[in-house]
Amino acid sequence: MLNKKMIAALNGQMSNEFYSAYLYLSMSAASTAMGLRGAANWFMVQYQEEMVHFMKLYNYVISQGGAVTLATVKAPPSAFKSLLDMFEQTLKHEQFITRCINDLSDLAVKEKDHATAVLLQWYVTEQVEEEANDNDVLARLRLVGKDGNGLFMVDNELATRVFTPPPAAGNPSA
Ligand code: OFO
Repeated sequence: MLNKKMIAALNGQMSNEFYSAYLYLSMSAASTAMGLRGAANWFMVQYQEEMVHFMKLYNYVISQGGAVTLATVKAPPSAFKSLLDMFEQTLKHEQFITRCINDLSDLAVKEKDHATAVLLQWYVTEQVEEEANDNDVLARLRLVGKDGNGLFMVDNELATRVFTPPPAAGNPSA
């Protein structure tokens, strides 16, 4: 059972996740425009992952009898200076999301909502992975600097990222 405070907070996080999806979709389009096909793929996979984050909260709130209230999602930036700029903004955004998840986890504990606290553990783990991935790409981008061949190689690596859909609903390991 979810209380009103928790429902409002989870709906707020749904908006954050939807904005994340929107942001990475915009970065995917910008990467394509820069001729960076690998980065376009990487950000498209990230967009798909963010929609999974959104839907997980959406399904959870509904399954607990809570009301889903979708809010206006602001437009993401559409112009970026470089791939490095995009990944710097990505890391900054993910650090913001990590703070949101931590606040939500604090609230769940304060409200003695153990079921939501368990759900949020998945997001805590996910954020560790996301920040690690972003730091990894950023390190390589800083290493290659303005070297075109280096950028080409990093872009080729980003092309290998594959979206793994979550297990089907009803699967106990989902
Ligand atoms: Fe990028 O983890 Fe959700 O928002």
